Amino acid sequence: MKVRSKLFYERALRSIPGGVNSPVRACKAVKGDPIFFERGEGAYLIDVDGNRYIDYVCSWGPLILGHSHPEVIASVYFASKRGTSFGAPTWQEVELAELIKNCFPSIDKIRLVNSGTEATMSAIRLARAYTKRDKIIKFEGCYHGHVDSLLVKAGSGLATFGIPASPGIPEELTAHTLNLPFNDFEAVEKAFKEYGKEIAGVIVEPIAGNMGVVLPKEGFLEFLRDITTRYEALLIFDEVITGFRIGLSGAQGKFGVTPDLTCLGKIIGGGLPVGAYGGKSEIMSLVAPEGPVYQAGTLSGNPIAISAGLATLKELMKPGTYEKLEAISQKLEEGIKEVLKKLGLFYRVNRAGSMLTLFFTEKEVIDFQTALSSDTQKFAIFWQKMLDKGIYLPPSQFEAWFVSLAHGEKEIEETVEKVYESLKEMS
Ligand code: KE4
Repeated sequence: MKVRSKLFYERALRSIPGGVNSPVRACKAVKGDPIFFERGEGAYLIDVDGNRYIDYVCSWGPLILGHSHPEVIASVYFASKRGTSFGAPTWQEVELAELIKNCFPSIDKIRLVNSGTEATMSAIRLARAYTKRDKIIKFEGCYHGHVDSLLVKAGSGLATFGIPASPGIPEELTAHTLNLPFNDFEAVEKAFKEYGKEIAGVIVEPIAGNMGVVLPKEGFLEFLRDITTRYEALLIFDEVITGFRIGLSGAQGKFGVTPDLTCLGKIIGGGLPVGAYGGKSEIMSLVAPEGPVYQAGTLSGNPIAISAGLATLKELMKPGTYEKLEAISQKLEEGIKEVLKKLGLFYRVNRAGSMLTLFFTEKEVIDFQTALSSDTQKFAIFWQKMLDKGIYLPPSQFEAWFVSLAHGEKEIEETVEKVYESLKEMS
Protein backbone atom coordinates (compact mmCIF):
# COMPACT_ATOMS: atom_id res chain seq x y z
CA MET A 1 0.00 0.00 0.00
CA LYS A 2 1.36 3.45 -0.86
CA VAL A 3 -1.36 5.74 0.49
CA ARG A 4 0.92 8.36 2.00
CA SER A 5 3.26 8.34 -0.99
CA LYS A 6 0.25 9.07 -3.19
CA LEU A 7 -0.88 11.92 -0.94
CA PHE A 8 2.60 13.44 -0.92
CA TYR A 9 2.78 13.07 -4.68
CA GLU A 10 -0.55 14.86 -5.20
CA ARG A 11 0.65 17.62 -2.89
CA ALA A 12 4.02 17.80 -4.63
CA LEU A 13 2.35 18.11 -8.04
CA ARG A 14 0.80 21.38 -6.90
CA SER A 15 4.17 22.97 -6.14
CA ILE A 16 6.94 21.14 -8.02
CA PRO A 17 7.03 20.43 -11.78
CA GLY A 18 6.03 16.79 -12.18
CA GLY A 19 6.10 16.51 -8.39
CA VAL A 20 9.81 15.72 -8.39
CA ASN A 21 13.10 17.57 -8.37
CA SER A 22 14.70 15.41 -11.02
CA PRO A 23 12.71 13.89 -13.92
CA VAL A 24 13.80 10.26 -13.67
CA ARG A 25 12.39 10.08 -10.12
CA ALA A 26 8.89 10.45 -11.55
CA CYS A 27 9.07 6.81 -12.67
CA LYS A 28 7.38 7.76 -15.97
CA ALA A 29 9.52 5.28 -17.94
CA VAL A 30 8.00 2.42 -15.96
CA LYS A 31 4.49 3.89 -15.82
CA GLY A 32 4.77 4.14 -12.05
CA ASP A 33 4.30 6.90 -9.50
CA PRO A 34 7.23 8.24 -7.50
CA ILE A 35 7.63 6.74 -4.07
CA PHE A 36 8.32 9.10 -1.20
CA PHE A 37 10.93 7.71 1.15
CA GLU A 38 11.22 8.19 4.90
CA ARG A 39 14.71 6.85 5.54
CA GLY A 40 17.46 4.55 4.40
CA GLU A 41 19.28 1.91 6.43
CA GLY A 42 22.26 0.10 4.88
CA ALA A 43 20.99 -1.68 1.76
CA TYR A 44 17.38 -0.78 2.55
CA LEU A 45 14.96 2.06 1.90
CA ILE A 46 11.77 2.55 3.89
CA ASP A 47 8.99 4.57 2.28
CA VAL A 48 6.49 6.89 3.98
CA ASP A 49 4.00 4.00 4.18
CA GLY A 50 6.50 1.84 6.03
CA ASN A 51 7.26 -0.44 3.07
CA ARG A 52 10.84 -1.74 3.09
CA TYR A 53 12.89 -2.33 -0.07
CA ILE A 54 16.32 -3.58 -0.97
CA ASP A 55 17.70 -0.54 -2.80
CA TYR A 56 19.61 -0.77 -6.11
CA VAL A 57 19.27 2.94 -6.96
CA CYS A 58 21.59 3.99 -4.10
CA SER A 59 20.74 7.61 -4.89
CA TRP A 60 21.89 6.93 -8.51
CA GLY A 61 25.36 5.90 -7.40
CA PRO A 62 26.65 7.97 -4.46
CA LEU A 63 25.69 5.56 -1.68
CA ILE A 64 28.33 2.91 -2.33
CA LEU A 65 28.58 2.39 1.46
CA GLY A 66 24.81 2.00 1.77
CA HIS A 67 22.40 4.36 3.53
CA SER A 68 23.22 6.15 6.80
CA HIS A 69 26.70 4.73 7.17
CA PRO A 70 27.81 5.59 10.73
CA GLU A 71 31.10 7.14 9.61
CA VAL A 72 29.32 9.40 7.13
CA ILE A 73 26.63 10.41 9.63
CA ALA A 74 29.22 11.17 12.30
CA SER A 75 31.34 13.25 9.91
CA VAL A 76 28.31 15.28 8.81
CA TYR A 77 27.22 15.75 12.44
CA PHE A 78 30.59 17.03 13.65
CA ALA A 79 31.13 19.17 10.57
CA SER A 80 27.73 20.81 10.98
CA LYS A 81 28.46 21.63 14.63
CA ARG A 82 31.36 23.75 13.37
CA GLY A 83 29.10 25.67 11.01
CA THR A 84 27.44 24.88 7.70
CA SER A 85 29.22 27.11 5.20
CA PHE A 86 31.75 29.92 5.21
CA GLY A 87 32.11 30.97 1.59
CA ALA A 88 35.80 30.72 2.30
CA PRO A 89 38.35 27.90 2.10
CA THR A 90 38.31 25.13 4.68
CA TRP A 91 40.82 22.37 5.40
CA GLN A 92 38.32 19.67 4.34
CA GLU A 93 38.46 20.84 0.70
CA VAL A 94 42.23 20.58 0.61
CA GLU A 95 42.13 17.11 2.17
CA LEU A 96 39.57 15.89 -0.38
CA ALA A 97 41.52 17.40 -3.28
CA GLU A 98 44.71 15.67 -2.10
CA LEU A 99 42.93 12.34 -1.56
CA ILE A 100 41.45 12.41 -5.08
CA LYS A 101 44.83 13.37 -6.57
CA ASN A 102 46.43 10.39 -4.81
CA CYS A 103 43.84 8.09 -6.40
CA PHE A 104 43.87 9.70 -9.87
CA PRO A 105 47.45 10.25 -11.10
CA SER A 106 46.05 12.08 -14.15
CA ILE A 107 44.85 14.85 -11.85
CA ASP A 108 47.43 17.45 -10.83
CA LYS A 109 44.80 20.02 -9.86
CA ILE A 110 41.08 19.73 -9.17
CA ARG A 111 38.21 22.17 -8.71
CA LEU A 112 35.32 21.16 -6.45
CA VAL A 113 31.81 22.11 -7.56
CA ASN A 114 28.27 21.11 -6.54
CA SER A 115 27.15 18.57 -9.14
CA GLY A 116 28.24 16.39 -12.01
CA THR A 117 26.60 18.81 -14.42
CA GLU A 118 28.71 21.68 -13.13
CA ALA A 119 31.78 19.50 -13.48
CA THR A 120 31.18 18.56 -17.12
CA MET A 121 29.97 22.04 -18.08
CA SER A 122 33.17 23.52 -16.66
CA ALA A 123 35.39 20.87 -18.23
CA ILE A 124 33.92 21.62 -21.66
CA ARG A 125 34.47 25.35 -21.20
CA LEU A 126 38.03 24.71 -20.09
CA ALA A 127 38.75 22.39 -23.03
CA ARG A 128 37.51 25.05 -25.45
CA ALA A 129 39.60 27.73 -23.77
CA TYR A 130 42.73 25.60 -23.66
CA THR A 131 42.56 24.47 -27.30
CA LYS A 132 40.95 27.68 -28.60
CA ARG A 133 38.56 25.43 -30.52
CA ASP A 134 34.76 25.09 -30.30
CA LYS A 135 33.69 21.61 -31.37
CA ILE A 136 32.99 18.82 -28.92
CA ILE A 137 32.42 15.12 -29.57
CA LYS A 138 30.11 13.16 -27.27
CA PHE A 139 28.45 9.77 -27.69
CA GLU A 140 24.82 8.78 -28.12
CA GLY A 141 23.42 7.31 -24.93
CA CYS A 142 26.07 8.97 -22.79
CA TYR A 143 24.64 11.58 -20.42
CA HIS A 144 26.79 14.28 -18.89
CA GLY A 145 24.21 16.29 -16.95
CA HIS A 146 21.88 18.95 -18.30
CA VAL A 147 24.56 21.11 -19.93
CA ASP A 148 23.05 23.09 -22.83
CA SER A 149 25.70 22.10 -25.36
CA LEU A 150 25.56 18.44 -24.35
CA LEU A 151 21.78 17.98 -24.48
CA VAL A 152 21.84 17.06 -28.13
CA LYS A 153 20.18 14.53 -30.36
CA ALA A 154 22.37 13.01 -33.03
CA GLY A 155 22.08 14.87 -36.28
CA SER A 156 20.75 13.10 -39.37
CA GLY A 157 24.08 11.78 -40.65
CA LEU A 158 26.83 10.32 -38.50
CA ALA A 159 29.09 13.34 -38.67
CA THR A 160 26.45 16.03 -38.60
CA PHE A 161 26.15 18.34 -35.65
CA GLY A 162 23.75 17.96 -32.78
CA ILE A 163 20.25 19.37 -32.61
CA PRO A 164 18.89 20.44 -29.23
CA ALA A 165 17.36 17.58 -27.28
CA SER A 166 15.31 20.01 -25.23
CA PRO A 167 13.34 23.19 -25.93
CA GLY A 168 15.05 26.29 -24.64
CA ILE A 169 18.44 25.45 -26.09
CA PRO A 170 19.36 27.66 -29.06
CA GLU A 171 20.66 25.76 -32.09
CA GLU A 172 23.86 27.76 -31.82
CA LEU A 173 24.68 26.03 -28.55
CA THR A 174 24.51 22.53 -29.99
CA ALA A 175 25.86 23.43 -33.43
CA HIS A 176 29.36 22.62 -32.23
CA THR A 177 28.49 19.25 -30.72
CA LEU A 178 28.90 15.98 -32.58
CA ASN A 179 26.94 13.06 -31.17
CA LEU A 180 28.53 9.80 -32.37
CA PRO A 181 27.69 6.13 -31.73
CA PHE A 182 29.53 4.77 -28.68
CA ASN A 183 32.20 2.18 -29.50
CA ASP A 184 32.19 3.29 -33.17
CA PHE A 185 35.86 3.67 -34.15
CA GLU A 186 34.98 4.56 -37.75
CA ALA A 187 32.58 7.35 -36.85
CA VAL A 188 35.21 8.95 -34.60
CA GLU A 189 37.90 8.59 -37.26
CA LYS A 190 35.57 10.19 -39.83
CA ALA A 191 34.69 13.08 -37.54
CA PHE A 192 38.32 13.86 -36.84
CA LYS A 193 39.20 13.59 -40.53
CA GLU A 194 36.48 16.11 -41.26
CA TYR A 195 36.83 18.50 -38.29
CA GLY A 196 40.04 17.46 -36.53
CA LYS A 197 41.66 20.81 -35.91
CA GLU A 198 38.32 22.32 -34.83
CA ILE A 199 37.66 19.75 -32.13
CA ALA A 200 38.33 20.98 -28.59
CA GLY A 201 37.63 17.68 -26.94
CA VAL A 202 35.94 14.31 -26.72
CA ILE A 203 33.83 13.70 -23.62
CA VAL A 204 32.91 10.10 -22.81
CA GLU A 205 31.61 7.96 -20.00
CA PRO A 206 34.52 5.47 -20.10
CA ILE A 207 32.03 2.83 -18.96
CA ALA A 208 28.59 4.06 -19.91
CA GLY A 209 25.91 3.99 -17.21
CA ASN A 210 23.22 6.17 -18.79
CA MET A 211 22.05 3.82 -21.54
CA GLY A 212 22.22 1.06 -19.02
CA VAL A 213 25.71 -0.34 -18.40
CA VAL A 214 27.67 -0.56 -21.65
CA LEU A 215 31.37 -1.35 -21.61
CA PRO A 216 33.90 0.11 -24.04
CA LYS A 217 34.91 -2.29 -26.80
CA GLU A 218 38.45 -3.66 -26.57
CA GLY A 219 40.80 -0.78 -27.45
CA PHE A 220 38.11 1.89 -27.83
CA LEU A 221 39.35 4.09 -24.97
CA GLU A 222 42.97 3.66 -26.10
CA PHE A 223 41.82 4.64 -29.61
CA LEU A 224 40.17 7.81 -28.24
CA ARG A 225 43.35 8.61 -26.34
CA ASP A 226 45.45 8.17 -29.46
CA ILE A 227 43.28 10.13 -31.87
CA THR A 228 42.75 13.06 -29.49
CA THR A 229 46.51 13.24 -28.96
CA ARG A 230 47.12 13.14 -32.70
CA TYR A 231 44.71 16.04 -33.31
CA GLU A 232 45.69 17.91 -30.12
CA ALA A 233 42.14 17.71 -28.77
CA LEU A 234 41.48 16.95 -25.10
CA LEU A 235 40.17 13.60 -23.86
CA ILE A 236 37.63 14.16 -21.08
CA PHE A 237 36.52 11.17 -19.00
CA ASP A 238 33.17 11.74 -17.36
CA GLU A 239 33.70 9.53 -14.31
CA VAL A 240 30.80 10.97 -12.34
CA ILE A 241 29.45 7.41 -12.05
CA THR A 242 32.61 5.31 -12.44
CA GLY A 243 34.88 7.41 -10.21
CA PHE A 244 35.40 5.37 -6.98
CA ARG A 245 32.64 3.01 -8.22
CA ILE A 246 34.83 0.83 -10.45
CA GLY A 247 37.80 1.22 -8.14
CA LEU A 248 39.85 3.86 -6.36
CA SER A 249 41.14 5.10 -9.74
CA GLY A 250 37.88 4.73 -11.61
CA ALA A 251 37.66 3.45 -15.17
CA GLN A 252 40.91 5.17 -16.15
CA GLY A 253 42.67 3.05 -13.54
CA LYS A 254 40.93 -0.12 -14.71
CA PHE A 255 41.76 0.41 -18.40
CA GLY A 256 45.08 2.23 -17.94
CA VAL A 257 44.02 5.12 -20.19
CA THR A 258 44.96 8.62 -19.05
CA PRO A 259 42.50 11.40 -19.95
CA ASP A 260 43.44 15.09 -20.01
CA LEU A 261 40.48 16.02 -17.80
CA THR A 262 38.31 13.96 -15.45
CA CYS A 263 34.84 14.82 -14.15
CA LEU A 264 33.74 13.36 -10.84
CA GLY A 265 30.62 13.49 -8.66
CA LYS A 266 28.21 11.22 -6.79
CA ILE A 267 30.44 9.04 -4.56
CA ILE A 268 32.92 11.87 -3.79
CA GLY A 269 30.06 13.61 -1.96
CA GLY A 270 28.93 10.49 -0.09
CA GLY A 271 25.31 11.43 -0.79
CA LEU A 272 25.74 15.19 -0.43
CA PRO A 273 26.13 17.59 -3.39
CA VAL A 274 29.72 17.46 -4.63
CA GLY A 275 31.14 17.42 -8.16
CA ALA A 276 34.67 18.03 -9.38
CA TYR A 277 36.77 18.41 -12.50
CA GLY A 278 40.51 18.08 -12.65
CA GLY A 279 43.50 17.29 -14.79
CA LYS A 280 46.97 18.40 -15.75
CA SER A 281 48.29 21.60 -14.17
CA GLU A 282 48.96 23.02 -17.61
CA ILE A 283 45.23 22.88 -18.36
CA MET A 284 43.79 23.50 -14.88
CA SER A 285 45.99 26.60 -14.44
CA LEU A 286 43.61 28.32 -16.87
CA VAL A 287 40.79 28.14 -14.31
CA ALA A 288 40.02 31.39 -12.44
CA PRO A 289 41.46 32.90 -10.35
CA GLU A 290 44.73 31.34 -11.51
CA GLY A 291 43.72 31.83 -15.13
CA PRO A 292 41.00 33.53 -17.18
CA VAL A 293 38.44 30.70 -17.46
CA TYR A 294 35.65 31.74 -15.14
CA GLN A 295 33.80 29.23 -12.97
CA ALA A 296 32.43 29.82 -9.49
CA GLY A 297 30.00 28.51 -6.86
CA THR A 298 28.63 29.80 -3.58
CA LEU A 299 28.65 26.38 -1.95
CA SER A 300 31.52 24.78 -3.85
CA GLY A 301 33.63 22.80 -1.39
CA ASN A 302 30.93 23.07 1.27
CA PRO A 303 32.51 21.65 4.45
CA ILE A 304 29.56 19.42 5.37
CA ALA A 305 29.28 17.90 1.90
CA ILE A 306 33.03 17.49 1.72
CA SER A 307 33.14 15.78 5.11
CA ALA A 308 30.60 13.21 3.88
CA GLY A 309 32.76 12.65 0.80
CA LEU A 310 35.93 12.30 2.86
CA ALA A 311 34.31 9.78 5.20
CA THR A 312 33.08 7.77 2.21
CA LEU A 313 36.40 7.71 0.38
CA LYS A 314 38.29 6.81 3.56
CA GLU A 315 36.00 3.80 3.99
CA LEU A 316 36.55 2.81 0.36
CA MET A 317 40.33 2.97 0.83
CA LYS A 318 40.22 0.22 3.45
CA PRO A 319 41.90 -2.99 2.19
CA GLY A 320 39.60 -5.58 0.59
CA THR A 321 36.74 -3.15 -0.07
CA TYR A 322 36.55 -3.52 -3.85
CA GLU A 323 37.20 -7.23 -3.70
CA LYS A 324 34.16 -7.55 -1.40
CA LEU A 325 32.06 -5.35 -3.71
CA GLU A 326 33.17 -7.36 -6.76
CA ALA A 327 32.33 -10.70 -5.11
CA ILE A 328 28.82 -9.68 -4.07
CA SER A 329 28.12 -8.02 -7.43
CA GLN A 330 29.34 -11.08 -9.31
CA LYS A 331 26.99 -13.20 -7.19
CA LEU A 332 24.09 -11.00 -8.28
CA GLU A 333 25.06 -11.18 -11.95
CA GLU A 334 25.50 -14.95 -11.85
CA GLY A 335 22.26 -15.41 -9.95
CA ILE A 336 20.33 -13.41 -12.55
CA LYS A 337 21.99 -15.33 -15.41
CA GLU A 338 21.05 -18.63 -13.76
CA VAL A 339 17.43 -17.46 -13.54
CA LEU A 340 17.43 -16.49 -17.22
CA LYS A 341 18.83 -19.90 -18.12
CA LYS A 342 16.28 -21.71 -15.96
CA LEU A 343 13.43 -19.81 -17.64
CA GLY A 344 14.87 -20.17 -21.14
CA LEU A 345 15.25 -16.40 -21.51
CA PHE A 346 18.11 -14.84 -23.46
CA TYR A 347 18.05 -11.33 -21.99
CA ARG A 348 21.41 -9.66 -21.53
CA VAL A 349 23.26 -8.68 -18.35
CA ASN A 350 26.07 -6.13 -18.65
CA ARG A 351 28.16 -5.56 -15.54
CA ALA A 352 31.19 -3.50 -14.58
CA GLY A 353 32.10 -4.00 -10.94
CA SER A 354 29.14 -3.02 -8.76
CA MET A 355 27.08 -1.44 -11.57
CA LEU A 356 24.97 -3.63 -13.82
CA THR A 357 21.93 -3.67 -16.08
CA LEU A 358 19.52 -6.44 -17.07
CA PHE A 359 18.52 -5.59 -20.66
CA PHE A 360 15.25 -6.99 -21.97
CA THR A 361 16.78 -7.76 -25.35
CA GLU A 362 18.53 -10.77 -26.85
CA LYS A 363 21.00 -8.56 -28.70
CA GLU A 364 24.43 -7.93 -27.27
CA VAL A 365 24.23 -4.36 -25.94
CA ILE A 366 27.28 -2.47 -27.16
CA ASP A 367 25.85 0.99 -27.85
CA PHE A 368 22.68 3.08 -27.60
CA GLN A 369 21.04 1.53 -30.68
CA THR A 370 21.38 -2.00 -29.33
CA ALA A 371 20.28 -0.80 -25.88
CA LEU A 372 17.17 0.65 -27.56
CA SER A 373 16.29 -2.81 -28.87
CA SER A 374 15.25 -3.64 -25.28
CA ASP A 375 11.55 -4.20 -24.61
CA THR A 376 10.84 -1.27 -22.30
CA GLN A 377 7.22 -2.40 -21.79
CA LYS A 378 8.46 -5.68 -20.41
CA PHE A 379 11.00 -3.86 -18.27
CA ALA A 380 8.19 -1.68 -16.85
CA ILE A 381 6.17 -4.77 -15.85
CA PHE A 382 9.30 -6.35 -14.35
CA TRP A 383 10.14 -3.17 -12.42
CA GLN A 384 6.63 -3.01 -10.90
CA LYS A 385 6.68 -6.70 -9.94
CA MET A 386 10.09 -6.32 -8.30
CA LEU A 387 8.86 -3.25 -6.45
CA ASP A 388 5.81 -5.11 -5.17
CA LYS A 389 8.18 -7.83 -3.96
CA GLY A 390 10.33 -5.32 -2.06
CA ILE A 391 13.14 -4.67 -4.53
CA TYR A 392 13.67 -1.06 -5.63
CA LEU A 393 15.34 -0.93 -9.04
CA PRO A 394 16.17 2.21 -11.05
CA PRO A 395 12.87 3.12 -12.77
CA SER A 396 14.27 2.94 -16.30
CA GLN A 397 15.70 0.28 -18.57
CA PHE A 398 18.49 2.70 -19.43
CA GLU A 399 20.06 3.08 -16.00
CA ALA A 400 22.51 1.10 -13.88
CA TRP A 401 21.66 -0.97 -10.85
CA PHE A 402 24.11 -0.14 -8.07
CA VAL A 403 25.29 -2.62 -5.43
CA SER A 404 26.61 -1.18 -2.17
CA LEU A 405 28.91 -2.55 0.52
CA ALA A 406 25.80 -2.90 2.67
CA HIS A 407 24.34 -5.52 0.28
CA GLY A 408 25.17 -8.96 1.71
CA GLU A 409 24.47 -12.58 0.73
CA LYS A 410 20.98 -12.33 2.20
CA GLU A 411 20.03 -9.34 0.05
CA ILE A 412 21.50 -10.86 -3.10
CA GLU A 413 19.78 -14.21 -2.57
CA GLU A 414 16.46 -12.50 -1.94
CA THR A 415 16.91 -10.32 -5.03
CA VAL A 416 17.72 -13.27 -7.28
CA GLU A 417 14.70 -15.13 -5.94
CA LYS A 418 12.44 -12.16 -6.68
CA VAL A 419 13.91 -11.83 -10.18
CA TYR A 420 12.95 -15.48 -10.72
CA GLU A 421 9.43 -15.00 -9.37
CA SER A 422 8.87 -11.82 -11.39
CA LEU A 423 10.14 -13.20 -14.70
CA LYS A 424 8.26 -16.48 -14.14
CA GLU A 425 5.02 -14.58 -13.58
CA MET A 426 5.70 -12.68 -16.80
CA SER A 427 6.45 -15.71 -18.93
P1 KE4 B 1 24.39 15.61 -11.64
O1 KE4 B 1 24.33 16.99 -12.19
O2 KE4 B 1 23.04 14.90 -11.71
O3 KE4 B 1 25.05 15.51 -10.27
O4 KE4 B 1 25.39 14.74 -12.57
C1 KE4 B 1 25.13 14.70 -13.96
C2 KE4 B 1 25.81 13.46 -14.52
C3 KE4 B 1 27.01 13.60 -15.18
N1 KE4 B 1 27.66 12.53 -15.70
C4 KE4 B 1 27.15 11.28 -15.56
C5 KE4 B 1 27.90 10.13 -16.13
C6 KE4 B 1 25.92 11.08 -14.88
O5 KE4 B 1 25.42 9.83 -14.75
C7 KE4 B 1 25.24 12.19 -14.34
C8 KE4 B 1 23.91 12.04 -13.62
N2 KE4 B 1 23.32 10.74 -13.62
C9 KE4 B 1 21.88 10.71 -13.52
C10 KE4 B 1 21.33 9.34 -13.87
N3 KE4 B 1 22.26 8.34 -14.14
C11 KE4 B 1 21.45 11.17 -12.16
C12 KE4 B 1 20.00 10.94 -11.84
C13 KE4 B 1 19.15 12.15 -12.12
O6 KE4 B 1 19.34 12.80 -13.17
O7 KE4 B 1 18.26 12.40 -11.28
